[in-house]
Amino acid sequence: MISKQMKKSICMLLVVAMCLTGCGDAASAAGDDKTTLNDLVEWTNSLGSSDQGSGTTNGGVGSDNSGNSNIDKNSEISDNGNKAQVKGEWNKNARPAGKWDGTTKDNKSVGDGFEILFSLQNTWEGGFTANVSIKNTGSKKITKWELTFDYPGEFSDCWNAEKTQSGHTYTFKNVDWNGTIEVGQTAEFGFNGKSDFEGFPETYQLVKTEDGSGNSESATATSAPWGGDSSAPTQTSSPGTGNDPSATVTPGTGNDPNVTADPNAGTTPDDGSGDIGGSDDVSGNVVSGTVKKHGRLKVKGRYIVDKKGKKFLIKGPSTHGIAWFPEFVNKAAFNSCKKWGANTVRLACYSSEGEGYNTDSVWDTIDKGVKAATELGMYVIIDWHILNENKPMMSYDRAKVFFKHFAKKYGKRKNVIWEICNEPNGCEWAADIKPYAKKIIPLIRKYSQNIIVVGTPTWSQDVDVVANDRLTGKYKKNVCYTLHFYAATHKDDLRNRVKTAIGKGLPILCTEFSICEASGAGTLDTSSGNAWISLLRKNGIGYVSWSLCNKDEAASLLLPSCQRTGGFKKSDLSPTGKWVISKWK
Ligand code: IDC
Repeated sequence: MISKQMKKSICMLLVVAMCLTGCGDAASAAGDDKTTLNDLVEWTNSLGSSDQGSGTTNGGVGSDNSGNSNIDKNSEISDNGNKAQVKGEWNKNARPAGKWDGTTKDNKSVGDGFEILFSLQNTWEGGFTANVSIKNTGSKKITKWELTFDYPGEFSDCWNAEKTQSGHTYTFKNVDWNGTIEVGQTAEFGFNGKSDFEGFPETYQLVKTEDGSGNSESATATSAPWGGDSSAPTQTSSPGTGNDPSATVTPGTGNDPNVTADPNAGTTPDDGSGDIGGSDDVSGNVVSGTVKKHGRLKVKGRYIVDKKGKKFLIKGPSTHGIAWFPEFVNKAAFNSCKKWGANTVRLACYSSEGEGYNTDSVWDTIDKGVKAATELGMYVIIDWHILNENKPMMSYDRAKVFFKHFAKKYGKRKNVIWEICNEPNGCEWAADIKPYAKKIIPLIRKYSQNIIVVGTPTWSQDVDVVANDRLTGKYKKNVCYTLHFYAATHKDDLRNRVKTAIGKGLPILCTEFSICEASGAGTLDTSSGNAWISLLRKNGIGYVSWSLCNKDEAASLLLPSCQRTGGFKKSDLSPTGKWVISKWK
């Protein structure tokens, strides 16, 4: 007897092997097992299309009961990776890419000794930018590589690799500076697509030369069309509908040995009408806390100041998309950050329906986050995380519902800050963002006089542009502007533009940054990071870092291996996390 999971694994291998070597070899690949090829074929047939993400699924949305139509790649491929490894000719008739669901950004495929992460950086009508990273998960250094996959459309420019093409089979070969991939490290390249994105490649072939061997070896990684990312439940089902296991994880508040037991925590009536318990304290139970000391923050000139008018420096983590990592939105997680010096938490709620917006569990996660921050005496930024809906007006209807709901509920809290559009991009300040701000600000102001942070063009980088044309009159009060930077990508050029905006007196809050590249991946640049933090601190500009989760990407503050959802130890922190908390001191 073999288990269903094993059958599934073997079957997957068979599909790979059949694609690459023909049925005869596939049969012998399964030869070690008691199950016959016929059994497996029969069993595969019985799986039905929704189980295996055959490429005909409707974007994986809702069709997959597990909420993860990309199959459990770790168990299916890597556990059996040795068998999946093949040598020889690339099969040019490999399966085509599946249809894209329109929202999934990352597709991870796991092969023997390597992983491929295909990340969409940006999509627009008629094109896209993608980044592909190859991670060496083997035991030897790779010294040369060549990655081949099929894609139905055309690519235009390519960077950090040499591209060749035969029909719709594309091969990317390392360039001088990224041929070597140390164990555990990644090499990356990118390209633009000439038409709408059509879907993630299903199969990759990596030909690699390993250290000390003149020979090149070839290995394959396969993923279902939706892939997503096994390390991050990138949305494959609508969040919080009950189909999404990631949205139902119970936050581990009880797990945190460091949280001082608070007998009343969680039982204090929280009607959202003001501070919990109606007293001047942050809650009836918590007797310390930054919010108690500093009260409601305000924008004064170009600074954020506390209730006494003293400059106040916001510091802390942002969550990842709360639809994807709700388990890190809890008091124990925030408390760890507080202990390391954070005074603020940002809750990132992606605006598009497929990525985060809904009124059910994602909103509950916001409630949970606000409550946790409040009880800890921390400030909390409620972030309307537009990204792919690049022009803020694209999500205006949803933004209205969102802000009306939360401003009504939390508008009187001393600790809540509103961020109305994370990262406008591909649009103009005067034509697109400013008019949006002029609509949303009065809506929030009906219920809340707290700080509102307004996004700036080019993924919240063009503070210098806004400095020349800021909001005025009734829109201006308690408003500041967003700056985002990723230190390995954004350096002196952006720092100089920030200095220009500072020189013009623009109030700025950095609600997102990391020390990696703008993709959230890539190398860490701590010296650029240091230059950024010293510029910000010198000028009294607060900073919030992306992101409090254990996704396997450079920006994550926690290591992928971190199993805790709160009460973190320093050893749970990623290199980025360690660096970031050192700046919260
Ligand atoms: C990234 C996440 C990544 C996710 C991607 C798309 O780190 O896991 O797959 O979004 O949702 C931003 C954005 C922020 C990005 C981050 C890193 O505000 O949403 O998160 N980034 O790319 N701006 C610049 C970088």
